[in-house]
Amino acid sequence: MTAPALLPPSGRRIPAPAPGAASFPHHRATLRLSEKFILLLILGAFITLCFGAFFFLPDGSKHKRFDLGLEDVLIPHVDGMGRAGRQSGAHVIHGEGGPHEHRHRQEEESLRSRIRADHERALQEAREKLRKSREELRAEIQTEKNRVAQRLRGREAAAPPLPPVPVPRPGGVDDGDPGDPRVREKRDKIREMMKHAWDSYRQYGWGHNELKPLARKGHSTNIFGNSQMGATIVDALDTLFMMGLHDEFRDGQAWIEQNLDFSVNAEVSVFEVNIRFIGGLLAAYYLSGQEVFKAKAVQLAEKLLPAFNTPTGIPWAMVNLKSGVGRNWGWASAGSSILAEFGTLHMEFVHLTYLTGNPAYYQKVMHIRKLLAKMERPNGLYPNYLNPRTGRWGQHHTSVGGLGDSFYEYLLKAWLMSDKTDTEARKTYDDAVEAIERHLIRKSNSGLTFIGEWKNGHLERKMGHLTCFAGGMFALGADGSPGDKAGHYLQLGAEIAHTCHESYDRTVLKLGPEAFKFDSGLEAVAVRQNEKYYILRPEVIETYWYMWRFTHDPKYRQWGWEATQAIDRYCRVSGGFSGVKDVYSSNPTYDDVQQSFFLAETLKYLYLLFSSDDLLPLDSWVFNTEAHPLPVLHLGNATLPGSESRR
Ligand code: DMJ
Repeated sequence: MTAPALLPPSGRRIPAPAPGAASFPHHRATLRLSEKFILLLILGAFITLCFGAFFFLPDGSKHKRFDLGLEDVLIPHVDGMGRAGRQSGAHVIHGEGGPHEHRHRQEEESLRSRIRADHERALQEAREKLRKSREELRAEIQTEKNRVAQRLRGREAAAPPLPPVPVPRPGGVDDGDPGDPRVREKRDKIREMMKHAWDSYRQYGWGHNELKPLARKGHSTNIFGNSQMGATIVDALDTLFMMGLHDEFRDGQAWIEQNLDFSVNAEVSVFEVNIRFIGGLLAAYYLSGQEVFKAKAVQLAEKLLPAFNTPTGIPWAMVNLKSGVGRNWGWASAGSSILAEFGTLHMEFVHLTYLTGNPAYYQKVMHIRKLLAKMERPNGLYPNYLNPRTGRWGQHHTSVGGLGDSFYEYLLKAWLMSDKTDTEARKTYDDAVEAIERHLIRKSNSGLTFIGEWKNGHLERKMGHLTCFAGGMFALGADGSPGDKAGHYLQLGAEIAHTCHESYDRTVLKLGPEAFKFDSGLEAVAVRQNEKYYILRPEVIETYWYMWRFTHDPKYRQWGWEATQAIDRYCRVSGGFSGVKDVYSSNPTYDDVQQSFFLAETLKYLYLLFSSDDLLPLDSWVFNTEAHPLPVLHLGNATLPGSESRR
């Protein structure tokens, strides 16, 4: 039997020794045991020596690096252009004293002097900076910012232009002169108030989001992030344009061209940025035809798109414009998104798809609509909270005021803006309004119609200032309502307008509180101290204007004028307009904020109320929830990119 071949790890076979070859010659077998032991010891010592030499002798390469000294360690290096680099000691070591050694010394010396020069320069710069005043430093920072903005503009200019689309040029952007000199006088007064609000912001808050009219400086809230995005400028543009304040409009346009930049590390509210910025820019574009507004609206919209990257496609409430990371408000029920926020994107997003040919915007909002259509609704009502991860409702609270309001408004306006072809939106609106009437709308003991809030199966008999917009919405939706109920909805609009007027009339300042009750003998008055403030909100005046357009009942102009006078008397300060903390106090304190929506909405609706109806007629224009007018899209048989079928 032959011995089996050995198989080393390499797999190559080692031939087995031939039979007999493994044996030592016979005479060697005769060596004595002590000699064998000595030989074994010598062999062991030799192996140990070799082993030690292999593992313990110093590493030559390390030794050489040690010889190089400090400069050979990796040194972060800043070159003359301020670019960071790494300086490595890649020198080669040669024998001492030779030409190589000489070159090595030279290299080392030049490296040392470069480092010394860098240090000197850094020290010098630091010394100069310390010598500069704050103003000089600020100016330097501004110059640097301008340089970056210029570079960005260069990049934008290099971007391919947006595709040309037929831009609707509906009539009705005339100056709306009311004809009657007494009405014209009132309208002029409102224009003067706009100028005071704008000029004050121009002087004290330019570029900031809003103005603190008493402190006379810029103001911002977390809805705009921490960045100066000129919210007041963007929000006010179309009002300036309509009022014929063209120098001011051009000033705003120049600021936008030179400064409005969305590549900022700011976490903003998707809803607020959509209704104020995208809505404002689109309206400015349609009114003036200036391409810059369209381009900026599209740039901004792209930055909002990452907010839709949720498991359901229901967007986050907030998104970081730079990183695209989204999240929801900490206060929202069970991590939910808010109905009035994710449900108030449709108008602007449809226009974005129309103007760019990019179907993404349209698809995002239609996806939201489809998802909502599939969901069970408690009592036919839409809860204010929806979790974007699970697609489930949060708390069963329903409101036509804060957290719910403009969702209903946009259903109706989607239909109007589509030239009444989007019948799905109209049907959804009608169904929602029917449930609202059944569960939320009641009459008070003295006969005031109010819209309460639904909280887990109970009706809270409280109405918010925000809810007052619904009077105008019901009137706007009257025409086209099912079952010949147009008269009913116009009447409902009038009743809400009346109730909201009462909420103003029952205060000392003749300005409405933030919320008012219909409970325990109270009618249309605020109870809690923290509901008594007025922050220049537009909703009541918005409803007066719609009611005026549909009825021409002079009482709406009269009520609008009462509100104008009250604002001018109690909210006007030398540095602009401010909200007040208590409308029941004859000596109110100011909140020191001039909200951007005061210029976008409150003053615009007042101006429209005292203008003729051909200024922005309602069959050609639909106002977004921030009062930015967008034209009705008469698409005929054409479809929007991304829509599945002909409409
Ligand atoms: C505005 O920003 C919009 O009207 C929004 O829909 C709700 N409220 C404020 C003004 O009150």
